[in-house]
Amino acid sequence: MTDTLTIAVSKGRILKETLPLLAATGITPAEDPNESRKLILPTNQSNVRLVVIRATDVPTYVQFGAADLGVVGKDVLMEFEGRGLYELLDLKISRCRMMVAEPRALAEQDDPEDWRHLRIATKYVNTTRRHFAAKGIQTEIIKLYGSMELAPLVGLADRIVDLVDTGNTLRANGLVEIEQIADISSRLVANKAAMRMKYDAIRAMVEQLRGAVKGSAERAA
Ligand code: PRT
Ligand code: MG
Repeated sequence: MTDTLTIAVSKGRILKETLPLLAATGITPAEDPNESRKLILPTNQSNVRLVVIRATDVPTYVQFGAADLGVVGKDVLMEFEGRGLYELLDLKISRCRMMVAEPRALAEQDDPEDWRHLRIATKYVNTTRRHFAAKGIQTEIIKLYGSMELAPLVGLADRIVDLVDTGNTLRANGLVEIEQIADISSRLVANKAAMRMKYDAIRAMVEQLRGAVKGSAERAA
């Protein structure tokens, strides 16, 4: 008898990039996740199902054991201060970087070596505080839920911490990257208790996904 595995994934870019990895391991949703309004998606394998939720909720579902496994951005994991999660595998999808950014005019005369106190708008409050505290820099952090790029333009903050991929969003708003906080990609995480109870099923899934990640890296090279 094979253990049932529930995998939490967020809609949007992570689901889009996770599906090909799952497909490479032989798992496909029973209906098209982009069409379906179902939040629980059965797959062609009777012991595997997906739950499709908000990105920031994935660690919580896994922490409480509502999902055995989750696919979640490293940005969300760093910000999540709960316990009970194992990070099992870097899936190398939905890659970007977490950056400190500021208006071009400020950057022209700014030196991060001189930073003592910063006023920063971000949705990554914990990560930002930790990053600067480790360097002895004080921060006044203004929590936002989106459109961080707007904050320096209207005087809400001098700088922002946000994710950057192509840099188009920053450029369009006259902002430039001044310091990197982290490289970001999505990770496979597991609930610690599930890891003990369903060890064989999870181990097998991790090894198959590891192969799928390697295969897709080789195709990209
Ligand atoms: O959008 P929603 O409110 O539903 O939730 P979400 O924003 O948490 O989900 P989603 O799907 O937008 O992002 C999920 C995950 O994708 C994040 O947690 C990251 O791990 C990863 N990811 C990868 C990104 C980006 N790249 C990215 N570029 N998440 C967001 N962005 C945003 C960024 O915040 C900025 O606004 O895209 C903009 C910058 O992109 P460029 O290309 O203009 O630089
Ligand atoms: Mg988004």
